[in-house]
Amino acid sequence: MKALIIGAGGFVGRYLINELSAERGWTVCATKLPCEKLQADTDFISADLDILDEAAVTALLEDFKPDYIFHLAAQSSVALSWKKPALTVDINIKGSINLLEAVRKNGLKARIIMIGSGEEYGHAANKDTAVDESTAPDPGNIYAVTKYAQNMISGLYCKAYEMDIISVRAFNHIGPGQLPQFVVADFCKQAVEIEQGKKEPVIKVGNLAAKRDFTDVRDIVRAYGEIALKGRTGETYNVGSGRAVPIQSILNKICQLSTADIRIETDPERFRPADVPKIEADITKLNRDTGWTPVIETEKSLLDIMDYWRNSDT
Ligand code: A2R
Ligand code: GDD
Repeated sequence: MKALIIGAGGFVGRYLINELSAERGWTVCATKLPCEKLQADTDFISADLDILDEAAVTALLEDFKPDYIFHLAAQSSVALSWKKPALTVDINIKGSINLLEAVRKNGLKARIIMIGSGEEYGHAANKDTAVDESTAPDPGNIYAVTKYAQNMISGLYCKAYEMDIISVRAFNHIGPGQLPQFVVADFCKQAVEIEQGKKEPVIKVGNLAAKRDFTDVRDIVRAYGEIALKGRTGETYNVGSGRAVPIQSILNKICQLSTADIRIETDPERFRPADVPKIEADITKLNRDTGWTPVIETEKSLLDIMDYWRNSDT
C-alpha cells in the first residue's frame, strides 16, 4: 500500500507517518514545506511540496502514484484565520482544489482522505446533543468556512468526476509536539515554565467557557488509517471523542497535574471576535463503519504533553 501524506511537517503529520509506516507497514511519501523538518522514527520518503503549486503536486503524483492520499496541509489555526483570512482561504481552499485537480487530470485512482474540521458545524453544533454528519454546518469563523468549502468541493469532485474521496471532520486533537498556538499545548507549556521558574506563576487564558471535544492525536491517526481502509466513498466522518468538556475543566486538570502553585489571569488578547460555545462530535457513524473508538484518556494525553514540555529546549 502506498500512501502520500501532504502537509506532514505539522503536528498530525509525524504521528500519521508513524501510524501508516511503522504500525501498518505501508510505503509512505510525506511532504513538507521547504522550511520544515520531518520528524518520525520510521522509514518514509520525504519530499518538499507547496500545495499552492499545482504543477508540483501533479509531478509528485506522477512520480509516486499513491493508492491513498491524506491531505493535511492547511492554515490550521482558528485564531490566525481571523488575522489572516486571505492566506487561510488560499491554503485551505485553493490548496485543496490544486490537489483534486492534479488527481483528476492525472486520472489517478487513488483514494483521497480530505481532513476537515469539527469547526465546520459551528453554531449548528451548539445544542444539547452531539452533532452528527447529517447536521447542516453553520460555520462560525473564517477557518471553519474554508474547511466547509473544502468539504463541499470534495463532494462535487467525488460525484462529478467519480473520484474516490472521503471527508473527515476532525475535532480538537492534542498530544506531545503540538504548537502552543493551541489551547492545551499552550496551557501545559505555561504550567511547565512556571514549574521551572522561567515565568511568573500565572497562566494567561482566553475563553474558558467554550466546550470542545478533545482526542489524543495517536487515536486520531488510527482513525484516519481505518477510514482509508473501511470508509465509504463520498461520505463525511466525524473523528472525535464524543464528549465535549469546558476549557476551564482542562485547565483545572493541568493545574492539578503540575507541581507548581498557579494563578489564572484572563488575557483579552486571547479572546476571538466570536467563539462557538460548544462543539461535540457524534461518532456513531465512524464507529459503525470502521469499529474505531478512542482509547487514550485525556489525563494520559495531558501527562505526556507536560513531559514533552519538561524535556523540551524551547
Ligand atoms: O503553516 P506551517 O508553516 O506550519 O505549515 C503547515 C502546512 N502548510 C502547507 N503545506 C503545503 N503547502 C502549503 N501552502 C502549506 N501551508 C501550510 O500544513 C503545517 O506544516 C501543515 C499543517 O499542519 P498543522 O498546522 O500542524 O495542523 P495539524 O494539527 O497537523 O492538522 C492537520 C489537519 C489540518 O488540515 C487541520 O486543519 C486539521 O487537521 O484539523
Ligand atoms: N489557543 C487558545 N489559547 N485557545 C484558548 C485559550 C488560549 O489561551 N483560552 C481559551 N481558548 C479557547 C478558544 O477560544 C477555543 O474555544 C478553544 O480554547 C480551543 O482553541 P484552540 O486550541 O486554539 O483550537 P480550535 O478549537 O480553535 O481549533 C483546533 O481544533 C479544530 C477542530 O475542532 C485546531 O486544531 C483546528 O485545526 C481544528 O480543526
